[in-house]
Amino acid sequence: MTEDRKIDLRSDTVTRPTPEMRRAMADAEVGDDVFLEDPTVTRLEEVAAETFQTEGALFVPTGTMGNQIAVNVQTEPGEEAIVETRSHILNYELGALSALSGVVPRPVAAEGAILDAKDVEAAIRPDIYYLPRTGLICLENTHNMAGGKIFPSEKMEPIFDLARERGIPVHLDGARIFNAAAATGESVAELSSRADSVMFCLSKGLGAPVGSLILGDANFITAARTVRKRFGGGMRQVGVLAAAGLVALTGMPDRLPEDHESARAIAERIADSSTIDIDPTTVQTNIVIFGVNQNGWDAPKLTLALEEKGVLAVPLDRTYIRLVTHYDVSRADCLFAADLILKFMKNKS
Ligand code: TLP
Repeated sequence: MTEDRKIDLRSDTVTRPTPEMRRAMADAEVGDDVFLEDPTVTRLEEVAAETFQTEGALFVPTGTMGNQIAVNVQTEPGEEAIVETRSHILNYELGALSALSGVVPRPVAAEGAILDAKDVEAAIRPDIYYLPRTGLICLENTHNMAGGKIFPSEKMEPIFDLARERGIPVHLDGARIFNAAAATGESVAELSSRADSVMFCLSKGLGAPVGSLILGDANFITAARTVRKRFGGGMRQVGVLAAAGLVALTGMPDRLPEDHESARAIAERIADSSTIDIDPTTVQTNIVIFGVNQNGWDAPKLTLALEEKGVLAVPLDRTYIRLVTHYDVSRADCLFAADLILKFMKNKS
């Protein structure tokens, strides 16, 4: 590490575009995408739809907008959306379900943050005219705040069965679904085939500077295009961004296992300390969440100490810190960060 370079483990969103992305951006053929005339956006949407084997895809500026368009299209104001207690859609999208769509979140707690069909079933409202309707079920794979945990297909299947039986659509927040695919060996199409709508991010582990896609059938995409415009997400010569997205989508998924190995390496190294709360076997993808409420340390204090030494992390609360690996940090950077954490935690703060 050079003096001025930080090892930035705050998120996989911090990656900068690769040289190949920058070249593709400079060379991108563009048009006005609101008039459906940007060939690079169209190509990105086609490749995304092919990859997920859906009828269509729509390029959106952010994962948050993608999730919220999916909510808006598939619900009516006054309905409830079942969400897991620690999900991104509930905790980090500024109440957008309610603010933008008039939808009331119905949080369901789950062991290890992976929803169980029985608990989802218990949260579905009976069909009685004076009760709100359950309009949507939202799932997240990988689960960010559960430390990048994979939602196993065998746990998801009974939820899809239940949702179909009750006629409730399912939205999959697959911001990091490529990480789940890389870790399980299943394809993103297999992991999402039964969802009514899917969102995934180009701007996280895949390394694009901007952008997400939402996927679904042709009717969903038509409605989503209208809602995207209403939410202010109709973009013009945005092929310059889609070009980077195409490089991300076609070139980056294969390298994600490296990030998973780095995350596991950090977890295994810091697990050596009795003052750090982590079980490395729970680290399945590129996120490491560990607890440090001992020896006079807490999460904000340790984060500050690390920052002074050039390592950036995110404190989630007083106890837990999140680290996310990505292509802009090497294995050596990750082990340097792990050793630094160990060094601090050995001594009293
Ligand atoms: N996650 C960000 C922060 O907002 C927490 C991060 O650094 O991890 N779904 C999931 C599961 C996400 O993790 C995120 C972003 C989003 C949706 C929203 O994507 P953006 O940031 O593009 O709006």
